Amino acid sequence: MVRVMPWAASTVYQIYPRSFADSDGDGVGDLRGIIGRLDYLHRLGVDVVWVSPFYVSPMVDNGYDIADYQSVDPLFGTLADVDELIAELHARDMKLVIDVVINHTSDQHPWFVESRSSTDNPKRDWYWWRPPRDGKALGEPGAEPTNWLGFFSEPVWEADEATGEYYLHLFAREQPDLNWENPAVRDALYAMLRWWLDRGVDGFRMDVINLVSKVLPLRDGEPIGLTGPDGAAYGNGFPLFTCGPRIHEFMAELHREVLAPYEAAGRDIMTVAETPGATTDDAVLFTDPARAEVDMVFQFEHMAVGRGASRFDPTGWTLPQLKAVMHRWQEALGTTGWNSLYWNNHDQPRVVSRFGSRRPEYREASAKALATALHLQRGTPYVYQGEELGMTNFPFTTVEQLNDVESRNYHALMIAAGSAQATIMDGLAEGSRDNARTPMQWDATAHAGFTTGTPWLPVNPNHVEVNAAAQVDDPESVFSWYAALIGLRRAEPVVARGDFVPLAAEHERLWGFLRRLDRYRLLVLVNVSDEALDVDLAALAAERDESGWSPRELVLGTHAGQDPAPAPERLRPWEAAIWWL
Ligand code: ISL
Repeated sequence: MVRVMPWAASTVYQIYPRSFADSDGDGVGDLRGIIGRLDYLHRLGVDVVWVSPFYVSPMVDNGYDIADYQSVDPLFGTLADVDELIAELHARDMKLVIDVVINHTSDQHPWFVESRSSTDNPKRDWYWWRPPRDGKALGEPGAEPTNWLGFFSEPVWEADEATGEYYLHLFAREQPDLNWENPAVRDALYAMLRWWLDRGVDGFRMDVINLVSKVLPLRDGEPIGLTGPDGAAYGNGFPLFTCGPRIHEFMAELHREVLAPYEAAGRDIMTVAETPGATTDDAVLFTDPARAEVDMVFQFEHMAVGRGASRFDPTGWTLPQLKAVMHRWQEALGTTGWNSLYWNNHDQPRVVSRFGSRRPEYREASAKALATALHLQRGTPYVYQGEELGMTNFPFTTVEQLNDVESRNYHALMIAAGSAQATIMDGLAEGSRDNARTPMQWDATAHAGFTTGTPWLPVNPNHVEVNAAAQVDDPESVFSWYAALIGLRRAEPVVARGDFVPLAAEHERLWGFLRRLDRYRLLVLVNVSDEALDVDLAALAAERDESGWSPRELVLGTHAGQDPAPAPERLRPWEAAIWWL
């Protein structure tokens, strides 16, 4: 019997614990800070909370380098705090999804400490170890087993003098990749996942899970025109380590070995696969319920819009480009499988700074407009902490202000490649993950009410006007608009399960589409521009071979109650409106 995925009417809120709320004044967010803010989340209307890693970690990648999977880093609290968080969420009929990073561990994880201790250690094959290539000496240029450039602008092989071999790390050298070809590794990870399910968590966001199957034997990628510090030419490993040959076998095994018994016992467990580089075809295979792998994927094609060689290479974007990507994903997952809908997470700059208005007077309106275009699509929406307030990027001006390992490594790579400091900094200011990681802006007091101490990353100076306290009771605020969108999804099956029909796909400023379910039809119109927009309703109707539309009722409108009353034929700058047809 094919499981019906129960998350169509849900909205997920992502918390980056380091930056959400600090309860003990050490300048870093923690679990008790989250517990203290659950009524705020309940008021927003989200029903699932995804918390980024809070486990014991050296924090090289802010917790995505895990040294003990079944723990809580003292920075964030205790296991008892997790138990209380689960209980407090469940008391509000909300669920907890935890973030499991099982493609790699920290180099401080006991498994890796054992594995690196000797070439014949029983855990040697729990990671990817290889001798220098072609009989070269360890550390000699070109001795690395493959030429791949990693996610963090470094070679992916680290020389280990003690045993004379290299180990693989697609991310930082402190994040060695686990060898999923070894069934003992998979069994140990599955036991850990079951331990968390027994503790009461309601699901897993699985970090870069599509990287766990590599193409064997490991081999070089095509040259990418960059050279490493030793002069060796870098290659593109992506085709060789994303969605590899055994990935669906592993996902089906994980579902069978971990999730199925709990689902059979009546537990609804959400599984979200983060899949950088996955295509729509991959996504259908991951999320087709008949295949019993995962519920939904986090894909990145729309995040690549307006980017050249990397997230730090802004190239400008057009609305047709953005719509084309998102519409293709709506089409691909329109009948089989399921999509995550997101603008932001802890790795992406703030959407209102990226796709919203450059004019301050339209910041809030553009935040609401972009939220409407996303939340009315088919899939499960994700709200990243502060997105519901219209929080913006931070005005970074120097690399010293940046914390993120990805950003700092990119700076070093581009300086070595001879790029101008100003150009590099412009790219970092636009694309750095730190834009998403500045503290949550709760109010206009010092440090935005995030901490009574010194925040680990500076608070955005605009917190004096962009903050939760100024919005939660304002019916016109970005917060209230997000709450209305979340409530609409829960109330209307056409939003949760209707189909998606794009309109005016090539229009430079209008984002329009239908949602249909049985006899119910919603018309969604969003003006993605700083100027008023005339809408040719007859032309939109003609696209659907209909003679004309007379929208009969405004369901939600960002300018409802204004004079003149909202009309589908004319949209104010950044106006979004949802009409019953
Ligand atoms: O967002 C990205 C894709 O464009 C990448 O920057 C991101 O690093 C990649 O998707 C993997 O992200 C995940 O794994 C990393 C960790 O640094 C990220 O925070 C996490 O989301 C390694 O664990």
